[in-house]
Amino acid sequence: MYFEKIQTIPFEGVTSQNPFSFKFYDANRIVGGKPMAEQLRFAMSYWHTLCAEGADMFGAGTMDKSFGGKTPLEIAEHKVYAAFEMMEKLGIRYFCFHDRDIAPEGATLRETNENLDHIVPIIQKEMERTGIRLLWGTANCFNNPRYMCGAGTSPKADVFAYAAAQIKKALEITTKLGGEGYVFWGGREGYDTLLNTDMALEQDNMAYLMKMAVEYGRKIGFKGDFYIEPKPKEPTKHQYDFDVATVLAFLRKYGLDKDFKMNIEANHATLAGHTFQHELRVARDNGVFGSIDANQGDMLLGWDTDQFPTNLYDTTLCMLEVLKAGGFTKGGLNFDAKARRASNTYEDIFLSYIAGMDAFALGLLLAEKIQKDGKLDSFVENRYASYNSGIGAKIRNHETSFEELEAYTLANGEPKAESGRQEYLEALLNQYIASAGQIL
Ligand code: XUL
Ligand code: CO
Repeated sequence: MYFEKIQTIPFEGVTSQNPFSFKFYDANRIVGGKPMAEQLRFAMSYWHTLCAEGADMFGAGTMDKSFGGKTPLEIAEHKVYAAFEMMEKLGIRYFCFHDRDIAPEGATLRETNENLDHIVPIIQKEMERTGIRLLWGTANCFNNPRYMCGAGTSPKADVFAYAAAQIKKALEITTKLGGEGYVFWGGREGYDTLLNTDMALEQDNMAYLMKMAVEYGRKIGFKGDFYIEPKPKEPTKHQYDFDVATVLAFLRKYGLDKDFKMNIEANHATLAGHTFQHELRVARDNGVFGSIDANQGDMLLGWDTDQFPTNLYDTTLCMLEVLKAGGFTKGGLNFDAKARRASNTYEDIFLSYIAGMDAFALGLLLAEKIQKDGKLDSFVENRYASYNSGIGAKIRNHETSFEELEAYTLANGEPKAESGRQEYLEALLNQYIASAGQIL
């Protein structure tokens, strides 16, 4: 036991004064036809939770995550047991990892793969014991200095080959653990200056790497979804997977659009100058909504702070998009989030997950209410009602011409400007949020 002081977190409801209880997340409560747990599909991020020790650019770590282990491999073993104890106590049924989160990198690729082969069966046993499942796996192709100029987009062919070999193994372990997804996040797949960059070749190579990954994955029996996780910058100045729209153009150019869906991270959306809801909407409208990295940034900081999500407006609008997309299939809500550097105890990690899970549970309840109520939907429907008949229907059905539209306009005169009623709608959203008490 690593967290003796903490018991299984119970659902106690909104009036509970116990910080170590859920106020809104009631796993078995039916919402939108499914238990909350199935609607939300919460996942624990291995890297933030078991690995990150609170270091930042200006200071060392503030937490020890060796869990009593001495050697790197021993520490990796302890992390597995600590991870499953934490997930069990929080009632989290999925997790996500990078290859390098779960086992240390050795002196050679062979040694690194042996380390993975040592740890994966331990994880497998814990998965069997608890029923906890792997939401997605990925390869960390950004941390090691060999990847300083990119992995799939490296100017060096040997680095590309190394990345391919690493991804091959990551796909194998993800498949072995029954992963429901595999993520590409291109941490260094971009550039810092165009003065030294052949952008066209880099993107061609990246697409080829992804194509080989899909082919190999299917060959070895990987049945999950492949995702790309857009992010506009950080660590590179410009990342190729800038946002959902950019990734879509990339996928379509290379004929990969049937193979990939999006893993959308809230803090990446805001870094790209979009709202979280915008990115979700673009994905939904284009049939590529897949999974979510649940977190939030700080309005005053211009980087990826990966904070636990507590903003109710964001979680509500997010869950509204998820419900409208028909819910998750193989994706889920992965907390790609970490407790603040000064929140340096294990208790803080539990409290952070409770805060995030509760914020999404309430967001789900509110989203269901908004959807059932239908006021927002009917507002939008009415706003576009002119496309349902007459000349509007002809436009909607692509059955008109410039000549006809000119004749129509000459006869019709100046169109009437109609209000978008933004402030009314924002107030309506406030009204929904304030009415949360009625649905708890
Ligand atoms: C980095 C980030 C990654 C991906 C997985 O910003 O979000 O942790 O989620 O590589
Ligand atoms: Co992420």
